[in-house]
Formats: sequence, structure tokens, C-alpha cells
Amino acid sequence: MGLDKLEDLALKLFSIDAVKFGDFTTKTGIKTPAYFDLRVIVSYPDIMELTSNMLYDLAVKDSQFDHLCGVPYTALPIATLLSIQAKKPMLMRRKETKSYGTKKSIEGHFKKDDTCLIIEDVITSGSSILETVKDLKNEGLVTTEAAIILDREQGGRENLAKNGIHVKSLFTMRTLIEILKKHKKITDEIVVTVKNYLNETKAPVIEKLMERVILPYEKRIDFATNLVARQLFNIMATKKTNLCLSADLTMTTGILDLLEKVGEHICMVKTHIDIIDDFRDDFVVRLKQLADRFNFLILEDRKYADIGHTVSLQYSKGLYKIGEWADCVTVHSLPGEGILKALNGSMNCITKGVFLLAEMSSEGNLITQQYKQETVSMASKYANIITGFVCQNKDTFQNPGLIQLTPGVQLECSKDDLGQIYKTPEKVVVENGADVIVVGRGITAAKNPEVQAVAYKDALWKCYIKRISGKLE
Ligand code: 6AU
Repeated sequence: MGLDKLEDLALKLFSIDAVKFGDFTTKTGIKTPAYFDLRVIVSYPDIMELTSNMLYDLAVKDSQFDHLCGVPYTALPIATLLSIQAKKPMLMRRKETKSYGTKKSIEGHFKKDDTCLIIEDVITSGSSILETVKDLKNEGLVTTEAAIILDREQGGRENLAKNGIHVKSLFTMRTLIEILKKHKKITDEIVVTVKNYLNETKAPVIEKLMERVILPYEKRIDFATNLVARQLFNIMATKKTNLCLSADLTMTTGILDLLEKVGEHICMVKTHIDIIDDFRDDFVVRLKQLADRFNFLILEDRKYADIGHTVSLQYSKGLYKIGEWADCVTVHSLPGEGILKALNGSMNCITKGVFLLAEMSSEGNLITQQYKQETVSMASKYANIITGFVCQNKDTFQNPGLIQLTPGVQLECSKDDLGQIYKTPEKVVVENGADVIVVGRGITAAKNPEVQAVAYKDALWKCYIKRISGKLE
């Protein structure tokens, strides 16, 4: 008699085994004395109706938002009911987008800056909600609130708050067990076990982890599987520079003299070894010495683009023996996976790396959205050798362990006569997500390259600091 709605719902969930107590292991392998499987409620229309009515009262009827979006899959039917009751349009997030190339991750009609309320069944760490929020954000949608059925009280609420999402829940784990205890559905012993468990077991803390572009370089080291990527993150963080000098000069002395002057300001030098007129073996010896002295890496911008067999020879044989001295090389994905397989076989993959070209800076280049996405998915199979991507946009890839290398940069927007397009440090770092920025003629053609290198270094670092402090909008 006189059951309030919350108690009524708790007892109903218990009666259909949506809430269970005992020894369980969660899908992430953690032992838990309480288990929730709210998927079963689709078999009970009265419980579905009660749940959505209560979420409506809690978080929908007095809230301002343009759309509702359920976290797939359990919350989708509830979100649908709420959308109809509130007469607010729903959005659907696809869980699996990547392999379909151009398919959108969010379905439905919306405008940039529309707001969205998230609907979810249970939160533990909050990571599922954050994944949905990230996809919504990538489409220009704004999320600040989530309405959920149960908060397991293991840190999810805090993780979401850190990411700007306020959670409203029907139950917390504690309120739920108190109701069940009151109605003698569970013993005092279970209550104590669950409370102890809650005090001891917290989900991992999620910083603004999803966003590669707002994580500082030093925090990305642990995400990196390729050793060159780890080294590069480390060098950038310690030397406080994300400038890569493209030393496109044709005489060895010119390159070495320039590096003597600017070595302390760069994290990497990029060479085109085949444009040098007076190449001799001792050039690479001296280049290596400078790299060691000033702590920068060497990227040979060879842009391999042939069949795997040829590329493995081009990498290790011939006049230049690139594999012996370059820390990393640039590679086109055009020939297909064989090129990465070949390099994986010929490289010492413990110490070497590949920057795969996913986009180009030049006007009229033939790279399409699909080519870019397939390049990124090809790379995922060779994680040990992939340092990152040569690309122009932050949505090209998400993995915070990979590095976005962006060329086509000068202090002012401009073009050269042969199709190169230059963007500013602000544009490429803050807006477009560049991690390592390639500057060639902006420095090499300056009257005083050393002064100019410092100007680029300072401007680029300032933009990076602005980006990681979250001032993205
Ligand atoms: O600053 P610049 O224009 O003098 O030099 C840019 C350098 C050149 C290009 O060969 C290279 O960056 N580059 C690349 C790379 C790094 O692979 C790709 C691209 O899309 N655009 C581009 O300019 O050495």
C-alpha cells in the first residue's frame, strides 16, 4: 500500500530479474555483488511505460533541449518513448560506423549547436555516455545533460561532470538497495556487501580522455604503441616545441649549418634525401650527431608509393639506405596494405616508425573522404609501426596514441605557385588538431632562419597550450 513510484519501479525491476545480487563478473572483468540487466524490460510494457514516465518527470518535462539521444542499445526504446511523450525529435547514434566509410555516426535531422539530452540505463564509469557525446560533438551538437535509470556510484557521475555533463538518475545503487531492504527483498548481509563494494571499487577516472586534441603530449605517451611516437611525444613535452623543420635545401652544408642554429627549437627534422646535390655517407653521420646533441628525431619524407617488394628495397638498399638512419618515413596508402606489410618486415619495428599520408595540403589533390578513412583503418592493423598520419584535419583519426603531422603552414595564409596551400598556426593547431607542424620555406627562405624558427616555435606552442586548455569553441 502507498508505494511511491520509485519503490514500485524498484520492486518491479527486482521481480523481473533486471536487478540481481550474488557473485557476478562484469563485461570488463570486475567482480560485483550486484548486477543490472535492464535489457529485459522490453519484455514488460508496463515497466517500460513506468520507467519512461518517471524519467520524463525527472529530466525531460522541465528541461530545455532540442533533441533526445539514447545510448545504444538498451536505452534506445526508452529514448523513443520519451521522444514521443515530450514531442521532441530523437537522434540515433550508430555504434559501428568506421567500416562503412562515409556513413554518418548520428542519424536524424539537426543543426549545428542544437542541444541534446542523453538517455542511458546504467552508468559505471560513464564511458558509454562519453562516446555518444563525442560523436554528437563531432557533428556540432551540444550535450550538457544525461537522464539515466541507475547510477552505480562508482565514479561515472564525476567523470561525466568533468566533461561538462550533468547526470540526473532515478536511482543510485544505495537508494535502490535501501528500497529492496525495506521491502525485505534482500538481506542485511547483502546490503553490507554492496555498500563495502561501493566504498572499495571505483571505475577508472576518465579525464577528458576521449579528445585526442585536448590531451597534453605527455599524457598521450601511454596510449602510443609505436616507439617513435612515444619518443616524439616525450621530446615535444620536454623541449616544449612541436615544430618540425622541413630542411628542403640541396646542399649538405646548408642543412647542417641550419640545424646547428635551430636544432634546439625543433622536435624533428624532415629531410628529402633525394634532393641533395652533394650527398655523401658522412652527411647522415653528422645529421645523427646533431639529432643526438639537440634531441630531435629524423623523418625522411620519402613518400613511398610502390608495391611492397619494391618499397622494402627502397627502404633498405640503394645509395641512401634510409632504414639505417631515419627514425621514421612517410608512406602513401595508395598501393594497399602490402606497403605496410613490407615495411613491417624490413624495419626494425622496435625503433622505427611510419607516418601514413591520409590527406595532402596541395590544391586539387585526389584524396577523397573514403580514401582517408580506409587509410586510417589500414593503419590500425600495423599499430606497432604507425607513428601517425600526415593529414590536415582533426577528425581524420581519434586514437590519442597517434600523431597528426601537418604540413602547409606559414604565419600568414597564402599559396605558392605550384599548388601548395598555407594555413596559419592558429588554424592548423587549434582548429584542425595538428600535433607536429611541418614548416619548410617559412623558415628556410627567411632572412634570418634562426629568428624565424623561434617565431614559429613560440606561435605553434602557444596555440597548442590554448588547445589543451580546452578553449576549443
Ligand atoms: O613549408 P613548405 O611548403 O616549404 O614545405 C612543406 C613540406 C614539403 C612537402 O614535401 C611536405 O611538407 N608535405 C607533405 C609531407 C610532409 O608529407 C605532405 C603534404 O600534403 N604537403 C606537404 O607540403 O617538404
